Amino acid sequence: MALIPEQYEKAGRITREVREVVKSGVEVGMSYLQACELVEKEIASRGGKPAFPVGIGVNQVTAHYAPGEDDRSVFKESDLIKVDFGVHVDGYVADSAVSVTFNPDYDLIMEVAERALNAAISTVKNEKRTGEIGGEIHKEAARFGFKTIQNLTGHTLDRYVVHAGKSIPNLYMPGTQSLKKGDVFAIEPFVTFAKAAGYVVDGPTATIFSLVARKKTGKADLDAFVARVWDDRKTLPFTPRWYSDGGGEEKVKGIVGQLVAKRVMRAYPTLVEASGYPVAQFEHTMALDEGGLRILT
Ligand SMILES: [Co+2]
Repeated sequence: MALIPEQYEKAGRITREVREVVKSGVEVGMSYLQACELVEKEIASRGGKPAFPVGIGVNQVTAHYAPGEDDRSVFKESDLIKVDFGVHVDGYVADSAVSVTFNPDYDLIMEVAERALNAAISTVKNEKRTGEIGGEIHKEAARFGFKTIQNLTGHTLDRYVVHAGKSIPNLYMPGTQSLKKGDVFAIEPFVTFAKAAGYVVDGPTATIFSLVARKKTGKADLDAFVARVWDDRKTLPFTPRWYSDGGGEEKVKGIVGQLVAKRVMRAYPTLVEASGYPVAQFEHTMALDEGGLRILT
């Protein structure tokens, strides 16, 4: 067996192509929902599946927001927009994010976030400690007068698992694990302004969920939904919009809420920069293969 399963190559190629569609397709006046549906359509047409719900993070909304079907929000000229999406092929996940803005005030922060990602990538090698990669990310952001989000990290990936064992922080951390040959992982600098708090807090809502385990509850409607999600997603995240069947999301949300209370499912609250400052993000997935580092996305 190859060190890196070949499905990662296809997931990565689809991700690269869809990212180009996102960069040219996101425009002022487009709704968050339209952006998600565009990404979902482009992934499906290339033979992939979404690894998790498309995240639309506008300004201080930093991660884990997937618009529901009743969300009428549209992109504004003043916004700093992050589109975070993933593609899986047979459960093998490629994860990527890109920022888009029409506001020249955010040109520099966008450039710095992308530079921080590239600075991190250039130092990755076998046995590199994840906390040292975080140090590179932070150093590059600080060089331009910005800070990084201290409680969001990149992560290793595994089959049907988006956040596997190792985290790749966005600042220096001592005593961390090392990346090893065979690891597939995403690096994702989140960069914000120097005056910001520099960390995220849970927002009031959750729009993204996943199965913890395939457990029976004894309630027919709940068990049927668990079986459906397991068949479709295994433990990969989902959003209720995908299961509304045209009948509105409220019923699905009710079932999901009960399953979260029973700890059969978990909720991922929307994450917001604590002081309300905008955040820029870029992300690539890569692998430490026999020949060294291979960028998949
Ligand atoms: Co990620």
